[in-house]
Amino acid sequence: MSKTAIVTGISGQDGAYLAENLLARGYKVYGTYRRTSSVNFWRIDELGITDHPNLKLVEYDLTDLGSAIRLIESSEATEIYNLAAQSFVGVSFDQPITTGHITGLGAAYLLEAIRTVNRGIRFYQASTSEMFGKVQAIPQVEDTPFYPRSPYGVAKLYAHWLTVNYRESFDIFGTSGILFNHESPLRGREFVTRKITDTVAKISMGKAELLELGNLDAKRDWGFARDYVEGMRRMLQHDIPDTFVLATNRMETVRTFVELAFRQIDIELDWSGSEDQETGTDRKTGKLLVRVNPDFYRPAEVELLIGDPAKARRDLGWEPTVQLEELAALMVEADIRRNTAGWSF
Ligand code: NDP
Ligand code: GDR
Repeated sequence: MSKTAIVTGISGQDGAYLAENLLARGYKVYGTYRRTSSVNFWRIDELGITDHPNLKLVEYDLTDLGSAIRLIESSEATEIYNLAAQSFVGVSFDQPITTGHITGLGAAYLLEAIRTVNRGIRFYQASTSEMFGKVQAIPQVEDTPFYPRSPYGVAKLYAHWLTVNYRESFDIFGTSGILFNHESPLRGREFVTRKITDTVAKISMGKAELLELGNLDAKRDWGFARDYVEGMRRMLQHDIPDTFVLATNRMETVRTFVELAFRQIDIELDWSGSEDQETGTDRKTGKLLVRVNPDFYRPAEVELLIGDPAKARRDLGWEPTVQLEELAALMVEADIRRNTAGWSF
């Protein structure tokens, strides 16, 4: 019998890839989106699944318990993937309360609805390496102590512990995936990798002059989003609810990602300047291409993240398949294609 899943945040990067994955496996998918005057489904359009007969797009308010109950009742879903969130760390410093409502409490409404309607439903919570924040151990694993450094990280920590708590208190199949950064051509342009690849594409076409960034020294463990949504799916097929880290176990600086992206358009960078005003120039022409702008610094920064996915490898047979060099290449390539076609979200 085919399965039915609810995916909150269908319009986001992971929601789109996860829906693609589940539909290909014969699932019926209820993809939720928020009501706005101009809903944008560019990601599922790009994946070619918007009109899939087994995809039902449903308007859903993350902070309305009645909506959650009715959605669960009417869909008869057996799996829920809670991906919707105010997911941008930088914005969470300006909108901590909204972030708490959506990113933190959003999970509570769904867990309460599951508890009320059908405790047999399997629930996936999109937890994050941002919960490790000021890291207490290297690399980070499932039981590394948390120390979030942003309102986003704090909100996610609430949702994470609530998932664990409902697992222990009410015997609900609540699983939490602590996912490290994962990127793709469907990444939002506010996040650093896509900001870089889109700007590099534009520079290569004479549509932009300069890439302005914040902290180039931040280190991240970057993987490919399509691999990570497969990890989410496997977590809900596992025989017990649990917590899993998904990561590549390799960390690089933002500066390295900038270099990899420029290499795709045959530019090698030279770095110079002071820490706050670092610049990157084209080694051949001397042209200024990258500049640090302290406006993009965060009030509190997560300096480094690197995860060990050994548990996911052992229990789920999960492996990341895309190296950072390949990821940068496919993102720049996609952005050149889009900019050539005259659009870029
Ligand atoms: P995106 O930002 O691409 O997608 C977020 C989704 O949440 C979008 O569908 C967005 O809708 C929706 N959303 C945002 N605000 C609201 C709101 N107020 N009401 C309803 N829906 C809302 O994130 P990703 O796909 O990258 O990430 C998916 C989840 O995984 C998120 O919870 C994120 O925090 C978490 N995560 C992501 C990681 C990553 O590296 N990508 C790593 C670890 C965790 P809209 O399109 O309308 O804005
Ligand atoms: P992050 O991703 O905060 O790790 O959260 P982001 O790409 O925004 O930042 C990564 C690092 O790059 C530094 N940085 C910049 N970041 C942005 N956005 N813009 C810049 O110009 C810039 N310059 C330097 C940041 O300071 C940071 O150190 C992402 C989100 O997807 C979260 O939802 C998710 O939980 C975590 O990844 C894991």
